[in-house]
Amino acid sequence: MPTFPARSRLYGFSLALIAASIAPFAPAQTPATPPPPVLPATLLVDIDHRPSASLDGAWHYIVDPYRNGWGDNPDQPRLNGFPKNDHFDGTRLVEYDFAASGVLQVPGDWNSQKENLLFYDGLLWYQKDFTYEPKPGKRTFMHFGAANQRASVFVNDVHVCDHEGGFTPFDCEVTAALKADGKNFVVVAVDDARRPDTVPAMKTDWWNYGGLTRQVYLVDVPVSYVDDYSLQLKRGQGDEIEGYVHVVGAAAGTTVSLRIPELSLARQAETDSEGNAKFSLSPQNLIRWSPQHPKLYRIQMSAGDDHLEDDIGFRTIEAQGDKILLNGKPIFLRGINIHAEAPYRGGRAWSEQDAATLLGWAHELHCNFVRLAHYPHDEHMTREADKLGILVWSEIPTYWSIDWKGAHALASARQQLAENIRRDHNKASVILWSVSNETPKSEERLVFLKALIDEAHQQDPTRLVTSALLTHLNTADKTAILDDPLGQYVDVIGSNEYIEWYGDKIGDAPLFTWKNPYNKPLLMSEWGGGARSGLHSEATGDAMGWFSEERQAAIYRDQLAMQAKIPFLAGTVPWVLMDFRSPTRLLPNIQDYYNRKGVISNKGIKKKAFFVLQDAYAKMPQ
Ligand code: GCB
Repeated sequence: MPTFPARSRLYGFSLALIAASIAPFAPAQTPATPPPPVLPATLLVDIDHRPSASLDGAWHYIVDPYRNGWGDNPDQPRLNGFPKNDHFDGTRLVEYDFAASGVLQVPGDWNSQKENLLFYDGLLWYQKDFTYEPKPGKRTFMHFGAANQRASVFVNDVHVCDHEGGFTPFDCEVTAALKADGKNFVVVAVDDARRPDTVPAMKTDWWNYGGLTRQVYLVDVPVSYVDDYSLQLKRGQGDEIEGYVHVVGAAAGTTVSLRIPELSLARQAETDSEGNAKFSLSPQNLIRWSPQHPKLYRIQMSAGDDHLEDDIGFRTIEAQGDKILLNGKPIFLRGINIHAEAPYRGGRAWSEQDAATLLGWAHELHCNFVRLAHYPHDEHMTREADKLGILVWSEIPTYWSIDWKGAHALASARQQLAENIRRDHNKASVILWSVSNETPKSEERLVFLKALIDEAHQQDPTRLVTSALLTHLNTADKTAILDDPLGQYVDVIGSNEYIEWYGDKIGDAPLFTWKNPYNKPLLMSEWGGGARSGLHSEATGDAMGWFSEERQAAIYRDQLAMQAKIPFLAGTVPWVLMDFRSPTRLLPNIQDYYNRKGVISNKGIKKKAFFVLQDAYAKMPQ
């Protein structure tokens, strides 16, 4: 019986390329017991609620494809590297000068800001002067929302931190590096060169937007401060909130106060030897967070001189057999996939306005769920989702082919997962942590991903863990079988399938029968087809023109008809909300380096499929 492995055309080439390029490195075996997660020294949760000084705006930059600024040419050691921020005044030989170089806006990727950097993957140096005086009795951190993909930060020529992972935040302590007179400069080396051992690796179906892509600011905290807390509603009967507040630099027995004024709750607890103060609260008349009523409560925390507030929603999420239960009741997830592509202007999305536009469109579609593909999006997205009542699938970029045997890739994936969980584990909207997308089956990959799943469960036992898997599609007898062995470890199975686009004909989808050997909920995590906005076809059936809006709309109708017959389907997530830039989509006049599977064009124009989906979702139980 002829079968085709769904989507093999996508990574047939890249697999060979990556296999060839990683072979000489002989990657290390995955250790049986992985080392503890490598969270950077500090990662402040809820940092956007702390008073801060913005470093956004114009930064000078130098493009450095030959890595000159490191000054590490072994043949000609160059002590005067770019972190020194030297200047050329004609009296000495200095071969760079930030002050005389151009500027880039931060936040912002470099590719969409400068035409000549559109295709640049490599090292670029940023520099900014700033005025900031060290505050007595305080520690100062420089917060980066994200830097794609690796960053090294220097303040006044002091190396303050390094970070790898292009989509998660990091905080560098700069207390000792700040100048007493308040006149400082920061230099950041950002490198987005693709490497076989990074996560993601060599090939992605999205633009590798490089740079300081999210907000940068300075935050002061007392010497002893809250860096993390988690408050979650316990699964089961009754309303019981459980959690902890973690205080850095606190002696055991330090008092931590927690207040939720609207629930008339005020408690105190003492830190243990690890700095954790544990809480268990039984509120009366709690209003649970849900898409219908996204209720957020103001939480106030104090520990010594540190005071922090947040807005948190309380809800439970569980999997029971093939159902997903929100607050104990089955829910069908009416979803849409979203890339962090900025609506209208293009480039990497980062602002509150970008989040409001993207999630506003999801709302207009009657979605109660979004998959934030394929990497952690800006925190504005999860904050906005909390406010709008949209449930979220949050993912790390373990995408397509990864160096499964390499210790570096595993450490990086674990760190990105830990950072993502740390940042968003108090967001009621986030219900699913995804550890990967469409990774080709192999024994090494199973070991790698199982380690991530275990870690996600261990770090956040209150949420569900998932992955977008490939499905075995049998064209001859029209069966779709969820046969990926990773299915045994996840709580919710995601299936990416492109019936009627990467295989089969228009009209075929409703003929498919789905088989699920796992008694677990299934989300159709990707499906769809491409359309160039404004391209139309008058033909019918399979004769409809490719990339016409009509063909895309027909795929949507057929897929929805097929999915309506899958009893174990717990939700659906078509690919994708808006067209997005991709270096793998090369067809002139149609794609022009854009993946055209959006139901909305990158200019914000809705295609026919948008209305097919909107209509279908409107008819589903809300
Ligand atoms: C997929 C990938 C997604 C691609 C999409 C496509 O399965 O997960 O990143 O963009 O297919 O358009 O082919």
